[in-house]
Amino acid sequence: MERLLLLSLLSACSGGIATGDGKTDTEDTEDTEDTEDDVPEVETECDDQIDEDGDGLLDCDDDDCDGVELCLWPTEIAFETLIQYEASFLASLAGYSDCAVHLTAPLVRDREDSCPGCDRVYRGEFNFLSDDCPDDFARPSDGGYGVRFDTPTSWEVFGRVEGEWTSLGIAEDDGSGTLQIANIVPVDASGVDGGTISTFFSFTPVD
Ligand SMILES: [Ca+2]
Ligand SMILES: [Ca+2]
Repeated sequence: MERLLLLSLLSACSGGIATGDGKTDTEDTEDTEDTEDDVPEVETECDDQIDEDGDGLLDCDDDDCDGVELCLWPTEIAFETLIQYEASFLASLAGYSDCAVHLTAPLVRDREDSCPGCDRVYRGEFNFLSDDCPDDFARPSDGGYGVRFDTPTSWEVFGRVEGEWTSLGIAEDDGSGTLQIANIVPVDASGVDGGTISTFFSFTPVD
């Protein structure tokens, strides 16, 4: 970390990290030619998919990136959600029944997408384990989630709601290594108690 900081300071002062002088061999009248000096001694960026120092270790795999915060963020997350509808007495009289949707997804980092206010976006295909809710029941339709890593045990999670990235809440780790969000909201059926919808999101860092 200190080496990275030092290199960054040197870079800022010199306007760039060890670069060539732009001259060809025949134009180069200096005593020493540019060779290995062009290669940084350490990994200078830990999230650009470039092996700057050429040691065969890329970004966070390189020891030079030890301690860099973004290297602590997962690249893969096991996602699971359970959505349960509990019909009120009046709703059941109107023909509505309790139902549940249970799905999982392996979420991997999506470098192409970005979410304002998020550190990373993850995406994956849903695997529906069970679903006995009616067709018009609102289910997650997009396996994309944005995360802002407030602390290792507290993430703010974002999902797309009507096309806009929207906070789904703060996922907290209860000590099990899985971060969870639980939302229980009443269903308002034109001023009548329609029951409740409980949503439980869970995110388990895998890699
Ligand atoms: Ca790099
Ligand atoms: Ca490297």
